[in-house]
Amino acid sequence: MLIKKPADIRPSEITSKDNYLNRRDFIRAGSIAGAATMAGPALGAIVPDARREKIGDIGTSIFSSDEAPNDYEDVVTYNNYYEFGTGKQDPYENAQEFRSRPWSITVDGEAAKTGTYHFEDFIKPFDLEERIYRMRCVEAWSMVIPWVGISLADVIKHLQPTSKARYVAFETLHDPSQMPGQRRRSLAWPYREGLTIAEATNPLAIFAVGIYGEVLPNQNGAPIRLIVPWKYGFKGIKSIVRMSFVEKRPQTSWNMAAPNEYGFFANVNPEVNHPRWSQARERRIGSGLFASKQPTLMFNGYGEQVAHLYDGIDLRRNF
Ligand SMILES: Nc1nc2c(c(=O)[nH]1)N[C@H]1C(S)=C(S)[C@@H](COP(=O)(O)O)O[C@H]1N2
Ligand SMILES: [Mo]
Repeated sequence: MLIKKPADIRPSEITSKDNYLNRRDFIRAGSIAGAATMAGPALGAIVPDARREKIGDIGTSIFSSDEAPNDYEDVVTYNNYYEFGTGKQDPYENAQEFRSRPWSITVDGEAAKTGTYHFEDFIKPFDLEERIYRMRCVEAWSMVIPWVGISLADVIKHLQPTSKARYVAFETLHDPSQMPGQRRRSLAWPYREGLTIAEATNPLAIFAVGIYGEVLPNQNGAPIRLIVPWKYGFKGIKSIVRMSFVEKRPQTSWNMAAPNEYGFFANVNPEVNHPRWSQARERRIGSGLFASKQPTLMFNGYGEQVAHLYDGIDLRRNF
Protein backbone atom coordinates (compact mmCIF):
# COMPACT_ATOMS: atom_id res chain seq x y z
CA MET A 1 0.00 0.00 0.00
CA LEU A 2 1.08 3.52 -0.79
CA ILE A 3 1.58 5.78 2.21
CA LYS A 4 1.13 9.43 1.31
CA LYS A 5 3.53 12.14 2.41
CA PRO A 6 1.78 15.19 3.95
CA ALA A 7 2.64 17.28 0.83
CA ASP A 8 0.67 14.83 -1.34
CA ILE A 9 -2.51 15.13 0.70
CA ARG A 10 -5.13 17.26 -1.00
CA PRO A 11 -7.20 19.73 1.09
CA SER A 12 -10.35 17.77 0.20
CA GLU A 13 -8.97 14.75 2.01
CA ILE A 14 -8.10 16.79 5.08
CA THR A 15 -11.68 18.06 5.22
CA SER A 16 -13.13 14.61 4.97
CA LYS A 17 -10.82 13.38 7.72
CA ASP A 18 -12.01 16.24 9.97
CA ASN A 19 -15.61 15.36 9.24
CA TYR A 20 -14.87 11.78 10.13
CA LEU A 21 -13.36 12.71 13.49
CA ASN A 22 -16.31 14.98 14.27
CA ARG A 23 -18.67 12.14 13.54
CA ARG A 24 -16.80 9.87 15.91
CA ASP A 25 -17.15 12.44 18.67
CA PHE A 26 -20.82 12.64 17.88
CA ILE A 27 -21.17 8.92 18.45
CA ARG A 28 -19.48 9.20 21.81
CA ALA A 29 -21.89 11.97 22.78
CA GLY A 30 -24.66 9.74 21.51
CA SER A 31 -23.64 6.96 23.85
CA ILE A 32 -24.44 9.21 26.81
CA ALA A 33 -27.80 10.09 25.27
CA GLY A 34 -28.24 6.33 24.90
CA ALA A 35 -29.04 6.03 28.60
CA ALA A 36 -32.31 7.85 27.94
CA THR A 37 -32.93 5.72 24.85
CA MET A 38 -32.80 2.47 26.82
CA ALA A 39 -35.75 3.32 29.02
CA GLY A 40 -37.86 4.59 26.13
CA PRO A 41 -38.58 3.27 22.65
CA ALA A 42 -39.32 -0.27 21.50
CA LEU A 43 -36.70 -2.78 20.40
CA GLY A 44 -34.70 -1.43 17.49
CA ALA A 45 -36.14 2.08 17.43
CA ILE A 46 -34.11 4.24 15.12
CA VAL A 47 -31.75 6.39 17.16
CA PRO A 48 -29.09 7.84 14.84
CA ASP A 49 -25.62 7.83 16.39
CA ALA A 50 -26.83 6.60 19.76
CA ARG A 51 -26.06 3.29 21.40
CA ARG A 52 -28.91 0.82 20.96
CA GLU A 53 -31.15 -0.83 23.50
CA LYS A 54 -29.50 -3.41 25.78
CA ILE A 55 -30.38 -7.05 25.22
CA GLY A 56 -31.08 -9.05 28.39
CA ASP A 57 -30.13 -12.62 29.34
CA ILE A 58 -27.00 -13.17 27.29
CA GLY A 59 -24.90 -16.26 28.02
CA THR A 60 -21.19 -16.60 27.33
CA SER A 61 -19.56 -18.89 24.80
CA ILE A 62 -16.58 -21.22 24.99
CA PHE A 63 -15.84 -20.16 21.40
CA SER A 64 -15.13 -16.51 22.25
CA SER A 65 -11.74 -15.14 21.26
CA ASP A 66 -9.61 -13.76 24.10
CA GLU A 67 -8.38 -10.92 21.89
CA ALA A 68 -9.47 -7.38 22.77
CA PRO A 69 -12.58 -6.33 20.82
CA ASN A 70 -12.41 -3.34 18.47
CA ASP A 71 -13.86 -0.03 19.59
CA TYR A 72 -17.61 0.26 19.10
CA GLU A 73 -17.00 3.24 16.80
CA ASP A 74 -14.92 1.12 14.40
CA VAL A 75 -17.57 -1.58 14.24
CA VAL A 76 -20.43 0.81 13.40
CA THR A 77 -18.64 3.23 11.05
CA TYR A 78 -16.41 0.93 8.94
CA ASN A 79 -18.74 -1.47 7.14
CA ASN A 80 -19.37 -3.33 3.92
CA TYR A 81 -23.07 -3.23 3.05
CA TYR A 82 -23.39 -2.47 -0.66
CA GLU A 83 -27.16 -1.94 -0.43
CA PHE A 84 -26.24 1.35 1.28
CA GLY A 85 -23.24 2.24 -0.91
CA THR A 86 -19.78 0.87 -1.61
CA GLY A 87 -17.80 3.25 0.63
CA LYS A 88 -16.84 2.07 4.12
CA GLN A 89 -18.76 4.90 5.80
CA ASP A 90 -21.77 4.77 3.44
CA PRO A 91 -23.71 2.19 5.48
CA TYR A 92 -23.24 4.26 8.63
CA GLU A 93 -24.45 7.37 6.81
CA ASN A 94 -27.24 5.85 4.72
CA ALA A 95 -28.74 3.07 6.86
CA GLN A 96 -29.91 5.07 9.87
CA GLU A 97 -33.50 5.43 8.61
CA PHE A 98 -33.76 1.84 7.42
CA ARG A 99 -36.83 0.10 8.88
CA SER A 100 -35.47 -3.06 10.49
CA ARG A 101 -38.71 -3.52 12.52
CA PRO A 102 -41.25 -4.97 12.03
CA TRP A 103 -39.41 -7.75 10.21
CA SER A 104 -40.28 -11.21 8.98
CA ILE A 105 -38.26 -14.17 7.78
CA THR A 106 -39.55 -16.77 5.33
CA VAL A 107 -38.31 -20.35 5.65
CA ASP A 108 -38.93 -22.47 2.56
CA GLY A 109 -37.75 -25.55 0.69
CA GLU A 110 -36.79 -28.93 2.11
CA ALA A 111 -37.87 -28.61 5.75
CA ALA A 112 -40.85 -29.55 7.90
CA LYS A 113 -41.34 -26.17 9.56
CA THR A 114 -41.54 -23.82 6.58
CA GLY A 115 -43.47 -20.57 6.80
CA THR A 116 -43.12 -16.88 7.47
CA TYR A 117 -42.13 -15.86 10.98
CA HIS A 118 -42.04 -12.54 12.79
CA PHE A 119 -38.44 -11.81 13.71
CA GLU A 120 -39.23 -11.92 17.44
CA ASP A 121 -40.95 -15.33 17.13
CA PHE A 122 -38.17 -16.65 14.92
CA ILE A 123 -35.46 -16.09 17.55
CA LYS A 124 -37.56 -16.71 20.68
CA PRO A 125 -36.95 -20.47 21.10
CA PHE A 126 -33.15 -20.04 21.23
CA ASP A 127 -30.54 -19.01 23.79
CA LEU A 128 -28.73 -15.73 23.21
CA GLU A 129 -24.97 -15.86 23.62
CA GLU A 130 -22.13 -13.42 23.30
CA ARG A 131 -19.54 -14.67 20.81
CA ILE A 132 -16.38 -12.61 20.51
CA TYR A 133 -15.14 -13.55 17.05
CA ARG A 134 -12.24 -12.54 14.84
CA MET A 135 -13.69 -11.32 11.55
CA ARG A 136 -11.57 -11.37 8.39
CA CYS A 137 -12.70 -9.44 5.32
CA VAL A 138 -11.58 -10.63 1.87
CA GLU A 139 -10.07 -7.13 1.48
CA ALA A 140 -7.31 -8.11 3.97
CA TRP A 141 -8.52 -6.21 7.03
CA SER A 142 -9.92 -7.65 10.24
CA MET A 143 -11.75 -6.76 13.44
CA VAL A 144 -12.65 -8.48 16.70
CA ILE A 145 -16.38 -8.11 17.37
CA PRO A 146 -18.51 -9.14 20.36
CA TRP A 147 -21.62 -10.45 18.59
CA VAL A 148 -24.83 -11.42 20.36
CA GLY A 149 -26.41 -14.31 18.56
CA ILE A 150 -28.18 -17.64 18.45
CA SER A 151 -26.73 -20.91 17.22
CA LEU A 152 -27.53 -21.54 13.55
CA ALA A 153 -27.31 -25.29 14.27
CA ASP A 154 -30.09 -24.93 16.88
CA VAL A 155 -32.28 -23.02 14.42
CA ILE A 156 -31.75 -25.61 11.68
CA LYS A 157 -32.52 -28.52 14.01
CA HIS A 158 -35.71 -26.76 15.08
CA LEU A 159 -36.82 -26.22 11.45
CA GLN A 160 -36.38 -29.96 10.69
CA PRO A 161 -34.78 -30.10 7.25
CA THR A 162 -35.57 -33.19 5.14
CA SER A 163 -32.90 -35.63 3.92
CA LYS A 164 -32.92 -33.77 0.58
CA ALA A 165 -31.61 -30.54 2.16
CA ARG A 166 -27.90 -30.38 1.27
CA TYR A 167 -27.47 -26.60 1.40
CA VAL A 168 -28.99 -23.60 3.16
CA ALA A 169 -29.43 -20.43 1.08
CA PHE A 170 -30.04 -16.95 2.47
CA GLU A 171 -31.34 -13.71 0.96
CA THR A 172 -31.20 -10.08 2.08
CA LEU A 173 -34.20 -7.77 1.77
CA HIS A 174 -34.72 -6.31 -1.72
CA ASP A 175 -36.16 -2.82 -1.33
CA PRO A 176 -34.59 -0.18 -3.60
CA SER A 177 -36.84 2.48 -2.02
CA GLN A 178 -34.93 2.04 1.23
CA MET A 179 -31.62 0.73 -0.07
CA PRO A 180 -30.06 3.27 -2.45
CA GLY A 181 -27.30 0.85 -3.51
CA GLN A 182 -29.95 -1.45 -5.01
CA ARG A 183 -30.82 1.25 -7.55
CA ARG A 184 -27.39 0.54 -9.03
CA ARG A 185 -26.11 -2.76 -10.29
CA SER A 186 -23.01 -3.00 -8.09
CA LEU A 187 -24.15 -6.60 -7.36
CA ALA A 188 -27.02 -8.84 -8.48
CA TRP A 189 -29.80 -8.12 -5.99
CA PRO A 190 -30.97 -9.40 -3.65
CA TYR A 191 -27.68 -10.24 -1.93
CA ARG A 192 -27.47 -14.04 -1.73
CA GLU A 193 -25.36 -16.45 0.29
CA GLY A 194 -25.21 -20.14 1.03
CA LEU A 195 -23.60 -22.84 3.14
CA THR A 196 -23.52 -26.63 3.04
CA ILE A 197 -25.67 -28.20 5.76
CA ALA A 198 -22.49 -29.44 7.47
CA GLU A 199 -21.09 -25.89 7.57
CA ALA A 200 -24.37 -24.37 8.68
CA THR A 201 -24.71 -26.85 11.55
CA ASN A 202 -21.14 -26.36 12.79
CA PRO A 203 -21.34 -24.91 16.34
CA LEU A 204 -19.40 -21.78 15.31
CA ALA A 205 -22.02 -20.47 12.86
CA ILE A 206 -24.55 -18.04 14.34
CA PHE A 207 -27.34 -15.69 13.47
CA ALA A 208 -26.29 -12.39 15.06
CA VAL A 209 -28.92 -10.02 16.46
CA GLY A 210 -26.66 -7.70 18.46
CA ILE A 211 -23.20 -6.30 19.17
CA TYR A 212 -21.71 -5.22 22.51
CA GLY A 213 -24.78 -6.53 24.35
CA GLU A 214 -27.03 -4.18 22.38
CA VAL A 215 -29.49 -4.45 19.50
CA LEU A 216 -27.73 -4.74 16.11
CA PRO A 217 -27.31 -1.37 14.34
CA ASN A 218 -28.74 -1.17 10.82
CA GLN A 219 -25.34 -0.83 9.17
CA ASN A 220 -24.25 -4.13 10.75
CA GLY A 221 -27.23 -6.01 9.29
CA ALA A 222 -30.23 -5.46 11.56
CA PRO A 223 -32.26 -7.19 12.64
CA ILE A 224 -30.56 -10.52 11.85
CA ARG A 225 -27.44 -11.52 9.90
CA LEU A 226 -25.18 -14.49 9.48
CA ILE A 227 -21.75 -14.87 11.10
CA VAL A 228 -19.43 -17.65 9.87
CA PRO A 229 -16.11 -16.75 11.48
CA TRP A 230 -13.85 -19.15 9.54
CA LYS A 231 -14.97 -17.65 6.21
CA TYR A 232 -14.33 -14.27 4.62
CA GLY A 233 -16.68 -11.54 5.84
CA PHE A 234 -18.80 -11.51 2.69
CA LYS A 235 -20.40 -14.83 3.68
CA GLY A 236 -21.95 -12.98 6.65
CA ILE A 237 -25.11 -11.90 4.82
CA LYS A 238 -27.02 -9.04 6.47
CA SER A 239 -30.70 -8.23 7.05
CA ILE A 240 -31.94 -11.71 6.12
CA VAL A 241 -35.52 -12.17 4.88
CA ARG A 242 -35.32 -15.69 3.44
CA MET A 243 -33.74 -18.97 4.45
CA SER A 244 -34.16 -21.85 1.96
CA PHE A 245 -33.26 -25.51 2.39
CA VAL A 246 -32.18 -26.75 -1.04
CA GLU A 247 -30.76 -29.79 -2.78
CA LYS A 248 -28.47 -27.97 -5.25
CA ARG A 249 -25.65 -25.57 -4.47
CA PRO A 250 -27.20 -22.07 -4.40
CA GLN A 251 -25.95 -19.03 -6.30
CA THR A 252 -24.11 -16.48 -4.16
CA SER A 253 -23.83 -12.77 -5.01
CA TRP A 254 -20.05 -12.39 -4.98
CA ASN A 255 -19.52 -15.63 -6.88
CA MET A 256 -22.00 -14.43 -9.52
CA ALA A 257 -20.19 -11.08 -9.75
CA ALA A 258 -16.65 -12.47 -10.15
CA PRO A 259 -16.42 -16.30 -10.10
CA ASN A 260 -12.65 -16.30 -10.53
CA GLU A 261 -12.21 -14.08 -7.46
CA TYR A 262 -14.87 -15.27 -5.01
CA GLY A 263 -15.69 -18.95 -4.64
CA PHE A 264 -18.61 -20.65 -2.95
CA PHE A 265 -16.56 -21.79 0.06
CA ALA A 266 -14.61 -18.57 0.74
CA ASN A 267 -12.74 -20.11 3.67
CA VAL A 268 -10.10 -17.78 5.10
CA ASN A 269 -6.89 -19.18 3.60
CA PRO A 270 -3.53 -17.37 3.75
CA GLU A 271 -2.15 -19.79 1.12
CA VAL A 272 -4.67 -18.99 -1.59
CA ASN A 273 -4.38 -15.40 -2.75
CA HIS A 274 -7.12 -13.33 -4.26
CA PRO A 275 -6.13 -12.95 -7.94
CA ARG A 276 -5.44 -9.24 -7.35
CA TRP A 277 -3.85 -9.26 -3.86
CA SER A 278 -2.26 -11.44 -1.19
CA GLN A 279 -4.29 -13.05 1.58
CA ALA A 280 -1.20 -13.87 3.68
CA ARG A 281 -1.56 -10.89 6.05
CA GLU A 282 -4.24 -8.59 7.37
CA ARG A 283 -4.58 -5.13 8.89
CA ARG A 284 -6.51 -4.97 12.15
CA ILE A 285 -8.85 -1.97 11.87
CA GLY A 286 -8.20 0.61 14.56
CA SER A 287 -4.63 -0.49 15.15
CA GLY A 288 -3.35 2.69 13.46
CA LEU A 289 -2.17 3.53 9.99
CA PHE A 290 1.42 2.59 10.76
CA ALA A 291 0.73 -0.58 12.72
CA SER A 292 2.32 -3.58 11.07
CA LYS A 293 0.11 -6.16 9.45
CA GLN A 294 -0.39 -9.48 11.18
CA PRO A 295 -0.35 -12.92 9.57
CA THR A 296 -3.70 -14.33 8.52
CA LEU A 297 -4.44 -17.72 10.05
CA MET A 298 -5.84 -20.74 8.20
CA PHE A 299 -9.64 -20.79 8.69
CA ASN A 300 -9.13 -17.46 10.50
CA GLY A 301 -7.74 -19.42 13.49
CA TYR A 302 -10.81 -21.69 13.80
CA GLY A 303 -9.20 -24.76 12.19
CA GLU A 304 -9.65 -26.96 15.24
CA GLN A 305 -13.42 -26.56 14.96
CA VAL A 306 -13.86 -26.64 11.19
CA ALA A 307 -10.90 -28.19 9.31
CA HIS A 308 -12.63 -31.62 9.32
CA LEU A 309 -15.45 -30.18 7.17
CA TYR A 310 -12.99 -30.01 4.26
CA ASP A 311 -11.21 -33.37 4.60
CA GLY A 312 -10.33 -34.60 1.12
CA ILE A 313 -11.34 -31.32 -0.53
CA ASP A 314 -8.72 -29.41 -2.55
CA LEU A 315 -8.96 -25.93 -1.04
CA ARG A 316 -7.03 -24.37 -3.94
CA ARG A 317 -9.69 -25.43 -6.41
CA ASN A 318 -12.56 -25.02 -3.96
CA PHE A 319 -11.65 -21.52 -2.80
N1 LIG B 1 -26.55 -7.90 2.40
C1 LIG B 1 -25.23 -7.73 2.49
N2 LIG B 1 -24.54 -8.44 3.41
C2 LIG B 1 -23.19 -8.28 3.52
C3 LIG B 1 -22.49 -7.38 2.66
C4 LIG B 1 -23.26 -6.64 1.72
O1 LIG B 1 -22.72 -5.82 0.93
N3 LIG B 1 -24.62 -6.83 1.68
N4 LIG B 1 -21.11 -7.26 2.79
C5 LIG B 1 -20.38 -8.40 3.37
C6 LIG B 1 -18.98 -8.11 3.66
S1 LIG B 1 -17.93 -8.01 2.31
C7 LIG B 1 -18.47 -8.01 4.94
S2 LIG B 1 -16.81 -7.84 5.22
C8 LIG B 1 -19.39 -8.03 6.11
C9 LIG B 1 -19.15 -6.80 6.98
O2 LIG B 1 -19.92 -6.86 8.16
P1 LIG B 1 -19.83 -5.64 9.21
O3 LIG B 1 -20.06 -4.39 8.40
O4 LIG B 1 -20.88 -5.86 10.24
O5 LIG B 1 -18.45 -5.68 9.79
O6 LIG B 1 -20.77 -8.04 5.73
C10 LIG B 1 -21.07 -8.91 4.65
N5 LIG B 1 -22.52 -8.99 4.48
MO1 LIG C 1 -15.75 -8.29 3.17
